[in-house]
Amino acid sequence: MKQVDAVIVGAGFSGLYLMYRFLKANRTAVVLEQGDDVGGTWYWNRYPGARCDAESLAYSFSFSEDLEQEWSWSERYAPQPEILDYARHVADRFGLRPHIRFNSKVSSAHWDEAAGVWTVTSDQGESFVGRHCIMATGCLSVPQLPDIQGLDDFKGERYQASLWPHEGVSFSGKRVGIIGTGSSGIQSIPVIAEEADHLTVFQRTPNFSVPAKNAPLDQTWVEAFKAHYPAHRHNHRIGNGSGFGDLDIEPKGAVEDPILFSDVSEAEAHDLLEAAWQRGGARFMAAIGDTMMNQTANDFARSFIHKKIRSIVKDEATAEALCPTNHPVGTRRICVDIEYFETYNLPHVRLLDVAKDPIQQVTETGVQTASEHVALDVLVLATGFDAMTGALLNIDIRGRNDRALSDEWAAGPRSYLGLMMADFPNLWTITGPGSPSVLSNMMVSIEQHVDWVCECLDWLDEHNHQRIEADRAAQDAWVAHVQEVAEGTLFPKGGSWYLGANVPGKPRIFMPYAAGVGPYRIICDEVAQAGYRGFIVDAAEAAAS
Ligand code: FAD
Ligand code: N01
Repeated sequence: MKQVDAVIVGAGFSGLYLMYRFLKANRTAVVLEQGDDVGGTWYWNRYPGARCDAESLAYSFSFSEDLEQEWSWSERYAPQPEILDYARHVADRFGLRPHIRFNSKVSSAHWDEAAGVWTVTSDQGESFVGRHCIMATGCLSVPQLPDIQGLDDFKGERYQASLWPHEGVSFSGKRVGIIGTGSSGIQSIPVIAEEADHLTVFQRTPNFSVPAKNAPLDQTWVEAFKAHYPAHRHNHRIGNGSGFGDLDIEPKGAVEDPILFSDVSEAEAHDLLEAAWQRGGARFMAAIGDTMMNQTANDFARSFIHKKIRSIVKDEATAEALCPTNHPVGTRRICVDIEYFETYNLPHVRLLDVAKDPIQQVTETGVQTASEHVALDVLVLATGFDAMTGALLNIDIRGRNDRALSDEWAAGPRSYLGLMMADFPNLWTITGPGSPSVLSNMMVSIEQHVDWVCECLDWLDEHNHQRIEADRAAQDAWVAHVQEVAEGTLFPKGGSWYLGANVPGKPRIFMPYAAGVGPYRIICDEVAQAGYRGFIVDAAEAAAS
């Protein structure tokens, strides 16, 4: 069995960029991917209306100036097929495909302490040996099916947003039902409604959503924006927030102090939110800088969105049912929509509030709630993911002394910087729990993690070190810090998948790091500059000598 420097699991954007960096550094690697093409999220999630909610020009790689200049995005928020094309282009342009093994689902990864290598095995029994194992398995890559009785009894067509058929689906002339009103549901509902004969939305929890204001990109504007790309990218990386893009052609010179709710009158706060609403996009949350910390500021934003929903949706009862009241704005990922609320004004679209009239079971012909049977030809499930830990725990990962990651994480994920775990030498997680990951523009976070890991590998080689892992005390301190930061925000009040709340039995731990991509980057850089503080190198050799 040929040994490589790293076995990389996953060929989404994380795996692609890792392979690029490995080739550039003349390191050997193999990427194992369960799907039959690259793209990860954008390979699997082909549901109607799927697109990014970070602006295309920001939701893209920055590592190659040629790539960012030559690639042309067509819309403010790129649609899924275009993002998938982009991933394919990256794989081809940089010669990554020969290093990727498709249709190769990893079932186990075991550390061999004596040899200092990982043996990574696919479900077809093929094994690969690497000095390092890098999990680029994605935060939102394991679909979560709802626990609804009779789901498999349905005799009509059943589809899941995150496993959408490649050949597409026709809704024409059909009675369609959809369960789930998170981002996937909110993106797909207006598009399905355009085609379906009748659409019933089974909503258990309404979500906050802001208009995308999507539009084709003006290519003159794009050229002007691209002329300033390095400064824009710099701003995405150093900001206190999520690393989302800014639409101004001229990049801001320095990070501006955010406007706090206490800095402005209510009328001014309203104007700031209105301007952000009109501008469109998730940066609505940044219009007032303490919306995620200050309950009063959050209540103000909540009431602002409620008024918007009531002004758009004509039927009063439907409008009320669409107004979220059980969580602060942003504590579940804010959705970015195209005509979502407007869709409920269409005569053939109906909102069924299953919090009030619960789903009892799926039958052969539809959905039975407490009070009625809804006959359906098609049932769409947009019920989310076993996020952040699901893909890692699906693999039998064993570190030193055969220690299972599933045991280590039984009470919730524990990781140092979201990058490494104690007693799992040379095992890396890209955008792992404990890093900003899903609270950020993921392209910014992916590039930062991959760059950091690759620079660490250079450092290990320069210093002739073979192994590295998290120090348990540093890991414990980091886990406590991640929780402390989360407690200083309103996030824990969301009852969201950020906390594992959508998966029965999953420990309730706030998983991402909420301090922002800029502060996180500074910490990671300081750790590296201090000789990888909080990491242990060559632990086994030290113990033996
Ligand atoms: P993924 O793209 O999830 O890729 C992981 C890959 O690992 C997958 O191909 C998977 O098949 C593979 N894999 C997993 N387990 C195994 C295994 N055991 N064996 C082999 N292969 C395995 N983020 C944003 O910042 N902005 C957005 O607008 C945005 N939109 C999104 C829209 C949707 C519908 C979803 C679901 C997520 C979105 N995200 C967005 C988050 C998105 O997941 C990231 O932006 C990014 O694509 C993640 O890339 P990745 O390579 O880390 O993970
Ligand atoms: O999943 P979700 P998602 N009966 O977990 C409902 C990213 N993303 O795929 O809240 C009835 O948000 C559930 O109801 P409730 C983004 O990070 C981005 O939509 O549990 N309903 C909820 O409404 C996002 O946050 C984009 O009461 C049931 C829905 O299913 C993340 O992926 C697009 C149910 C699940 O919502 C996940 O989004 C898509 C049941 N038994 C995804 N079980 C962009 O826009 C579950 N639900 C870029």
